[in-house]
Amino acid sequence: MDGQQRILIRNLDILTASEKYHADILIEGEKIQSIGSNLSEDGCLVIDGSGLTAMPGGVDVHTHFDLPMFGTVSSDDHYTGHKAAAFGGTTTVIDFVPLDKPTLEESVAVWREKADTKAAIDYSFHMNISRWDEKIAQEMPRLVDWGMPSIKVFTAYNNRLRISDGEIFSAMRIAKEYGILTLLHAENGDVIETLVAEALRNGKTTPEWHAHTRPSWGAVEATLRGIALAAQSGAPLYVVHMNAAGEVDQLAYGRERGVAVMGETCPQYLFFTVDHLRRPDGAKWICSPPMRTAEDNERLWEGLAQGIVQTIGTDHCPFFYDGTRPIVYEGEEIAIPGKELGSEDFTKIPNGLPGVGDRLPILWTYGVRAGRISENQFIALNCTNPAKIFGLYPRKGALLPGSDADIVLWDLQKRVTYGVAKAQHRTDYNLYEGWELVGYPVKVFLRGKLIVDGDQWFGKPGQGQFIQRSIGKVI
Ligand code: DUC
Ligand code: ZN
Ligand code: ZN
Repeated sequence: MDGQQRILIRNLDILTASEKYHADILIEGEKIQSIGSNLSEDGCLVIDGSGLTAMPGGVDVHTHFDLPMFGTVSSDDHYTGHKAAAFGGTTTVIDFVPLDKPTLEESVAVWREKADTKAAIDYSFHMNISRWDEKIAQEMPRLVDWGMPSIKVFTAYNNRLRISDGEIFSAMRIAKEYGILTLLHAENGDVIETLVAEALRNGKTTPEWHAHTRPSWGAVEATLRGIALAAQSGAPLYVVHMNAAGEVDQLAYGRERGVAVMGETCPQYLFFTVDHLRRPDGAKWICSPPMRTAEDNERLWEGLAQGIVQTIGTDHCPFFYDGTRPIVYEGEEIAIPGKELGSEDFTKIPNGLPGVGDRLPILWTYGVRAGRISENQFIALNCTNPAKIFGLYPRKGALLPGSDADIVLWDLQKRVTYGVAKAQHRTDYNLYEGWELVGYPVKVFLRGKLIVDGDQWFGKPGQGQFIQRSIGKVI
């Protein structure tokens, strides 16, 4: 199907962050031209959308493709990860650029080089600020010109990714001046270092110790620290991968006092607990921050439903469970070292898990259908809010005339038994193995081009565009 033609999709239910209504959508080239009733079919390719629900393409603002770590690399690259995202109804992703080169510019160039020829959906980057000096401070405003006005800072990973609180404060003052959004990884690096050393000394090497050595109090106090830095610098803050009930409480505390703070959680923190790390295959659930408790799951759901937490990202960063055994991907065998690297020592298990393709189908059945969030909240949390916060709206995250025609048609009656065979990630396991789903994306358009049709893939590497983002909104 040619992206330049006019496509009329008739008889749709249209779901947005605020409405649900019945209409036709006319796509012209890459954009939505109009939405209405009885639109003219003149010169159009007509698709009958009866029985289908149109939603905006998902926006996942937290992915890590092709990321070297733990002596290996995350197993989805900017093509395979984008393809998996598309099958799950996501059409825009934002990845993180490691500060591995002397300058931000050179670091971004490395990431563009990795992504540009592979990208199969639209994408952008955040910049990790894991080193702080005068040169970085001077270069930071250029992120705005490059269309990626967001940085990530860490209060964990001492001597690696962490910068000091004073340095975070300095970065946030610059962020305020230029409209850059600061993303915070909130854990207590000092406590983690102490507990990890102690656990290893005592021979505690199994996966559950990953969670025990990263206590949720550290996440809670580091979240409050971030909120305090936001209040004192006047810069907005976005807390990534929120995982603990107390973080939701702290975010509510800051927001009630008018501090410009927002938060993201991820599906894994809604559905799983430290008990999963105690399973024989517990390494599959190792990511940082770790899984917590059922009470934490519950408070995070409340945070989403009550509007305290604004978005759901995935922190997609997959590794093979057994990277010595190849899988077949697009007809070829591939094996990438993974979780088996830490079979004797939890500190050597690559931190991260798959999720970019799972997010929307899993949350539809186990979030919306389970009555935890409404249909409109589902769109707000997964599409519209992330687009607004990260300067992509209304081009992305919306079904409006003039928006990119990133449209996902869902069959809300479709039943699917989910798992690794259905998810398109380039890895050998899935956290939602055997989960029964009702409702699934069946057609996905990226800027007017049909890239997923049922089980068929029409996307290709390089078709995804780097999207220049504007300054986002605090919501
Ligand atoms: N933080 C992330 O956001 N992703 C992977 C690992 C981490 O610590
Ligand atoms: Zn993080
Ligand atoms: Zn991450």
